[in-house]
Amino acid sequence: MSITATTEPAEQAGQEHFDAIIAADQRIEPRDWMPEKYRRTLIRQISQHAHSEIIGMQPEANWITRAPSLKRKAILTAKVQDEAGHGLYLYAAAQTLGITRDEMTMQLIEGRARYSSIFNYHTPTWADMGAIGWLVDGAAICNQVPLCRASYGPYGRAMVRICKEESFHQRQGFEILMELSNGTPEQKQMAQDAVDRWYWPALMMFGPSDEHSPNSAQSMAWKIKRFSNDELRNRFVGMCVPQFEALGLECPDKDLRFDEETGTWITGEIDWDEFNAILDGRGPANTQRLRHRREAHESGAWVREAAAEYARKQRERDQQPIAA
Ligand code: FAQ
Repeated sequence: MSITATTEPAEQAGQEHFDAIIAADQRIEPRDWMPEKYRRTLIRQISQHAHSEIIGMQPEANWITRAPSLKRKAILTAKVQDEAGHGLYLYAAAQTLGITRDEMTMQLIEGRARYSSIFNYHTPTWADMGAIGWLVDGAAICNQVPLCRASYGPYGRAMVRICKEESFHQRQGFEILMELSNGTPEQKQMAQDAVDRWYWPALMMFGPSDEHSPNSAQSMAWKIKRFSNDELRNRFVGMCVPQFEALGLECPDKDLRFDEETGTWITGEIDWDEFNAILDGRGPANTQRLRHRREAHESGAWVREAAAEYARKQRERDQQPIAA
């Protein structure tokens, strides 16, 4: 049985080829026939992911000028640059599906596209850089390692490199928190407060619970997603438990429990009203993040115009006959 309904007889061969590739756990490449809904699902997910990387530069870039040492400043600058690179690989992967970078950018700055809920929170202290690295990059890795096996080739390959870099990011966040946790009582409290701020939003990064996730079943059948939102969220929590202990910090989830029967960690109640408010654009920093992105796009217009003009002149020069 085909895993996507098709009505056009002319599409039958393409559909059969597509189904066989998915069933054999091989990769769909840009020139292969693919169902229109598969293409649109990928554009949605990959562009949202790219936007998240680009918007995700803001909360940390905010601390580059105030990092507590030259070493920390250099590390944070490199991390923010890495996120820009991730955004670019992902925009390039989405472009192979027939959407332009301009279209994706306009969708973002006009508020028509989503980006991860996590980047709509403020970063009031240096410890937030530790909590973002440890929890946000940690959650991102947990979600993204299975995406390295996504059925769409360009996406899976982009994810391999991204995950390698995210692992460094996670370690640097953990190390910031470790240093603060072993510092003065005030520093330890600062680390705890930051972890309290970021823990629940990090769990929301995995998306709505499985029963409220409209896209999961189809995305899993197409092997874009390999695990459900709740499966990955619970896996992530399980990874955090021993790390909380190593850091000497308290887990803010007082109802967290290990279910012996299923062998998984079960989180306490997640505040889905907060999540939905952020998705509706009503989070603490939604307006600021989009305004900043829009202004950056507008102030970069002259660079795009100059690059286009340079390319035009070069094309013109290439067409001129070579002088004797
Ligand atoms: N925020 O049916 P599902 C990072 C939307 S990168 C906002 O479950 P799906 C690196 C979802 O789009 C972080 N919206 O959807 C970094 C859908 O809306 P739509 C980004 C969310 O796609 C670190 C609706 O809810 N990572 O952190 C969120 O099957 C530090 C229904 O949801 C990725 O994008 C959310 N958290 O599963 C950078 C990973 N969750 O489009 C800088 C790739 C759900 O129908 C600093 N993406 N929604 O209107 C994915 O794995 C999936 O797209 C999920 C959502 C799991 C996010």
